[in-house]
Order: sequence, then C-alpha cells, then structure tokens
Amino acid sequence: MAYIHSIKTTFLAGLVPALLLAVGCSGNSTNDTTPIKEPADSPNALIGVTNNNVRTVKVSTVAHSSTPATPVVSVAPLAPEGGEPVPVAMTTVALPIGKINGLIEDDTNVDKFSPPLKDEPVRIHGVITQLLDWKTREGDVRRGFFLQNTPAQADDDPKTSDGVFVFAFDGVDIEEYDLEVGDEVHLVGEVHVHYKQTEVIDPVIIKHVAADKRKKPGIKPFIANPPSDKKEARIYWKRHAGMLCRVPAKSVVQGSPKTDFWSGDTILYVMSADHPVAQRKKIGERRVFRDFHPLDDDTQNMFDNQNGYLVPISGYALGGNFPNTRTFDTIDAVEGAVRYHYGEFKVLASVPPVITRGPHPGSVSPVPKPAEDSLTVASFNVENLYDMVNDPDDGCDDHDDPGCEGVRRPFNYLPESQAVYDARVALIATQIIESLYGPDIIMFQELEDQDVDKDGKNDAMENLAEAVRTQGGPDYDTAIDRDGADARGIISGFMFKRERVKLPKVTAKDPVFGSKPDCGFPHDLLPLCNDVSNPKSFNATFPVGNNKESKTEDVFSRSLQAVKFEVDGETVVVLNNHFSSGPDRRIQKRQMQTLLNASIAESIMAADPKALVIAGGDLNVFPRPDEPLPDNKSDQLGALYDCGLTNLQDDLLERAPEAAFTYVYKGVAGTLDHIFVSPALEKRVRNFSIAHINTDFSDGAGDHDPLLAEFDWSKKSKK
Ligand SMILES: [Ca+2]
Ligand SMILES: [Ca+2]
Ligand SMILES: [Ca+2]
Ligand SMILES: [Ca+2]
Repeated sequence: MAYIHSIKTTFLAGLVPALLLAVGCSGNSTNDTTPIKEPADSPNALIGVTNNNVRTVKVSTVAHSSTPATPVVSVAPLAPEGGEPVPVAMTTVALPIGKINGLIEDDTNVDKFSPPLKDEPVRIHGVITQLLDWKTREGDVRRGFFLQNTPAQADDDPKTSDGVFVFAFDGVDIEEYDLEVGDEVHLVGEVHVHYKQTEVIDPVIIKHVAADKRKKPGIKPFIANPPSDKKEARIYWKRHAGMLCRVPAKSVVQGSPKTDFWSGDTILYVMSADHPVAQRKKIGERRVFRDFHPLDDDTQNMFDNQNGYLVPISGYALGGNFPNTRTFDTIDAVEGAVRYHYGEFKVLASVPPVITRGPHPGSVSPVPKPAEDSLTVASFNVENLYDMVNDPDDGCDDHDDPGCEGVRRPFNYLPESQAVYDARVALIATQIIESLYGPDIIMFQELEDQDVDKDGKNDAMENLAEAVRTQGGPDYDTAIDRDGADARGIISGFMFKRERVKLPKVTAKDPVFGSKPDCGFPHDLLPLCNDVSNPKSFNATFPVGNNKESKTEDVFSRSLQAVKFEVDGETVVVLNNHFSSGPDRRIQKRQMQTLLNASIAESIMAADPKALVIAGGDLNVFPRPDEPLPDNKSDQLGALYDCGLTNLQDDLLERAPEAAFTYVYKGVAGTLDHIFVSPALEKRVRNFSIAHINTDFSDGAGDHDPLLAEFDWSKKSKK
C-alpha cells in the first residue's frame, strides 16, 4: 500500500473545495470608498468564538471617507459575570502584517511557531491578492481572502511575511462588501492560528477602496525559489506564508497530482527550469529523486536535503480541477497566495496551470519485449482494487457499510462508480498486455479480498483475468490464500498463465507448504502457517517488547503469500509481499517482515542450493542503503540481502538509474517495489525493468509502476 493511503482510524472533518472561486479585478464602486455596512449585531459584535476568550468589539465610528480612519474600535475582554467590560486597548494604528506573522529566524521551528499577537485584536491594511471559497465536508460554504501589505505599508523585513489569510466566517460578508482582488481594505480582527496557519479572523472592515479606484500598483508577486534544503525551504515558505507567489514559467512537473480524499486538495509538484536537475542533458534525469538515489541533486551526501526545491501548487481554489499532467510536462507561470494546509506550504493556483506536454515518461526507459523462451514475472500494486459489489461478509467494502475494526467511514479507497471501476480494470488489463507483454506470473498487491460468488477465486483478479481475455491477452488463472487480508480487506495474490504455469498440490510433509513448516524464524509462527495449502499465507507473532510501532501484534498486517509454481518442469517458489507502509515509520515491523521472508528463502536454499526462489512485492522501503531518516541506519531489507538473495533493483540503479523508481511521493521518485532472486535464478536474469505507466500520470491506473523480471528459460539454461 502506498504510504499516503494509510488507514485512517478517525474521521477527519476535512474540507473539500468549493467549485466557486471569485477572482479578477471587476470592482464597480462608484465612490472612492464603498459605504460600510455594519454587521447586524454591531456595535456590540462578538469577534471571538472560543468559549474562554470571547471579546466584545464596539464599533464607535466607521470610516465613510477616503481619509484613513482614526480610532475606530475599542476592544475589551468579556466582562466577568455581572461585571462591566474593561477597556484594554485602542486599536488605532494599522500594524504591518509582518508584525502579525512574527519574525521567522533561521533556526525557527516552523511547526511549533506561534505568532506573537496570537489571540490579540489587531488592525491591518493591505491589498486583496486572492479570494478563497470552499465547502466543508458537510457542505457549508466558507470564505476568506489573502491580504498583503504594499511595500509602503510593510515592515520591510524579509524574515516576516507581508501577507495573511483573513477568514471571513462570522465577519465580513465578501459579497455584501463586493470585495475583489486588487481592492485595498483596512480592517480589524483577531490573530488566530488555524492548524498552524496564522490567520486574521472575524474581520470588521473599516475602509474599502475598490481596485479601479485605487490608482496605485497592485501587489507584485515574489518568484518561488525555495532553497534545496527542506528545513530551510520551510523557513523560506513560512516567511512568505500568505503572500502572493509566482511559480515561474517552464517549471517541470514531477509526478501526478491526484486529489487527496482527506485534505480535499490536489497538489502539483514542480521544479524550476533553472534548477541544475532540470537542466541535465538526458530527459530522464530531469527528475527529483530521493536523497539516496544516484541521480539525486546531491550525489556526494547520502541523506542530504530532502529536495526542498520542489514547489507545490495547490488546486484547492480550483475545486481540484487541474488539467491532466504527467512528469516532464512544463507549465506556464502560475500565481497564487502561499497557504499552509495539512502540513505543507502550497501556492494556491488562482487559475488552472497551462500545460505544455513533455516527453512520455515511459519512453525514457521502455520495457524491452521478452524473448519467447523466457519466463517473465511481474509485481504490480494495483492501489485499492475494490469493486462496487457489496460483500455481505465485509463491513467496509461498500459506501453504506458500517465499518470494520480500526476502519471507519467514509472509506476513501472505494471506487466512485461502476464505470470508474470498469475503466480501471480495463486499463490495468491493457497495461498487463501492452506494457508488460503478458507476464507468465504476476504478483499483485492491494486487491480487494472478496469472493462473493464463492468459487474459491478472488473476484478482483477474476475481473482482471476476464478483462485481459476480452482484450485478446493471455488466458490467466488466479490463486490466493484468503488468510492474507488486512483489517481493511486488501490482500496480495497471484495471476498466472493457465497453459504454461501449473499450481501443484502440496502434501503435509512439504517443508514450506506442509503442516509443520520450519524455517528457523526466531518468533512463533501463527497457526495459519500450519495449513497444507498452495498458495499459503505466512505470519508470525511480533515479538513482545518491540511492539510500539503498530497496533497489530502480528508481524504482518497483510500476510506474506507464498506459492509454489511448476513451469516447464521446474519449480519456482514466489514470496509475494505487501509490507507495512511509510519508509520512516514501522521500521521494526518491516525488519521483521523481511526476516520472515529471508528465513523461508534461506530454508529452501539450504535444502537445495539451486532452488529458484523469488521474494518481492511492495516492500514500502527503498533498496540498500534504505535509510529514510537522517541518523537511522535501519537497513530494513538487510535480512533479504544477507540471506544470499539479489535485489534486481540494484542492477537497475547501476545500469539505468533514471529508470530506477516505482513510486513518486510528493514529487520525489523512490523505489518501494522490489524483486529479490536466489543465486540460481540470478544467473538466468535476462532483464529487469519497470514500466513507467502510472505514478507519473494523473490518469494512470494506480499509484505504483509495475516491475518485470525476465529469466532465461531456454533448454540450455536449465543445466
Ligand atoms: Ca537531495
Ligand atoms: Ca466489494
Ligand atoms: Ca460489505
Ligand atoms: Ca470469486
């Protein structure tokens, strides 16, 4: 599973963008200033909303002329019960917005920073750079605008931001005041921190000059140019939070923007055309790779900068309506305010980016057509391949289901409609036929665990096999051990060519597939490992004392699926995995998952050094050296390397590093999917490639690119 899709156990009242956005400069006031309509409950309007901190605003005078307003508002804390309000401040002078946002030093912890005037009443002025409308998940409309000081109004300090979001809820009515981009406003409100974004809330406008009456230059955007170091980049963005930004033209798209269910946001990551990585000679190398990759921007250091030079462009203000894009596309310049939302600073595009199509990411390193006398094995994470059929035995596979243990509604992994599901199945089938040349064996991850027709076959794979046949591809059979599913109900499984690949019956005495498997794993195997079956799920007890990283007490939340195939008289054992997600989390879990794989592989190879063994799948961590954290020498796949298997990704990293990735996370390409092989198989490797058909595309079939290993299966090779 992709680590951005980890199971949410609590419902987050996330916000989804409205389809409506007002932008432009169509101010139509006939006077220099628009008459101010006082809020209905003025002069005693409440401007605070928290229970303990309600304040009273007394609007004593309201400016109706073009002259700057002098004392207009007195602010007092709510009186103790029965007492009189105590005047505490006269908000007479507009503060530079930089004073609201506060000084961001070079070593400021952006995530813990609190603005100096938090919860204080303030008066500010500036020019509206962007209006923002959105809807809550419940459908309620929310509104606000970004306000920025002109250079004359600002504090002239590059370490403070001159812009701020003004949240209009409970305050001004944007339509009533006819606020437009380019208008100058003076207002009072209260400094508030909303999920770490500094805002001014409950605004009361005291002066409004429409854009067409201002007769002064508007706000000039700053040009996005964040430093390469991620930490420094966050300081940089914090110093510009709320300000109007321009992402320069010809910036290069990295990865595919998809709408995140929880934040309601769609983010397009781009890199400036001026960046050295964007200026590399080979097209395929103009890509942002993880720090440890040989084509990272810093090839000297291993864990270097986390690639802070990427610029996130948010489609929130566009209702997620980004055009379809793919890696290597370039954009025309995009403008918008910098917003902090769901842990990230983003440029809030005010109009959809105009895209210029780049080279096809898959054309950079195409998968070569396998030879006739090869055996081909693929691994393919099909990202939540859930159908629209309600499984009565499953409480979380239908939009109307009640939920499962640890899995609550709404279910972000379900398809929107039958048509969406059918289209995905058809596209995956096409990819299997055209991009992977109909592999003999496919290891899938993230299938829905369902068999409503009770024919012993996984429904998702049955649908895939049917779609492949319909499109003229090979005739596939499927196999699965249903003991392998996780709480949500995703499972790994196998599809294989019916006429070539056989699934032998296994006996109770089989050392792996029999009733008493002994692979030397140092912790207790679960009873399901004693099933005599092929395929067969393996899982074990997670050692007590190390169990802080996960709620499950098992090594796997989704069991390893082992299978024994016979191909042209030879036995091949395949261990198909979907490790726990998040390369920098659940590290001990993945180490233990690796160890169970290695233990099984090692026991097979100990009995027969020429055994043909494959272990792979979505291992959710990078090849060696995998360190996802600065000082963490976690070596999470170490046991698989050390038991004598070879990771085919390592060869690709040397031979064609520009092709060595399977997943793009927040614009950064990394390798989460792997195929390890035993020495006897390694000698027969003809090719190993990755079909770059999904993760680079906003209209791909899923979030992972599939792998294809090609082995020499000629008579000569079987000595
Ligand atoms: Ca880097
Ligand atoms: Ca279903
Ligand atoms: Ca159900
Ligand atoms: Ca079935």
